[in-house]
Amino acid sequence: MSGSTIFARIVAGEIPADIVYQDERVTAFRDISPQAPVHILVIPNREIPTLADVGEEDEALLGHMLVTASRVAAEQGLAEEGYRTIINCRDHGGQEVYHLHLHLLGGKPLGRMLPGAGE
Ligand code: DGP
Repeated sequence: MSGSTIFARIVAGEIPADIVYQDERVTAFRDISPQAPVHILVIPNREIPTLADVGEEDEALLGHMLVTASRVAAEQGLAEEGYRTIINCRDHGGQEVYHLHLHLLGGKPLGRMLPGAGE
């Protein structure tokens, strides 16, 4: 087994996923439990557990994740009407899989960022 998380195994091709983009640094694949018509995860191929674990040495990789999300969003037809990106971090952020990932969500109006916030 190549990694400690399910996402590392997806990167390694050990378990199936609907991969929409992959290069030597990042992989983008459809979320198994979509929360919107388009729900794609963009992850670094290298295992970084959470956003709280990144450092200056990761700046280029994090930028590449965002540029990849933007390109994939355009390919999925989301750019004109827009979309949302989310990175959940650790317990209070609701992170379930401890391999850094950016959620790309779109395909319908997504409403308020945090339901109930500000009410
Ligand atoms: P988070 O709560 O931010 O850690 O989101 C984890 C997401 O990962 C969640 O939306 C479901 C998705 N997920 C979990 N296991 C798998 C899997 O085996 N395959 C795919 N494609 N997605 C998964």
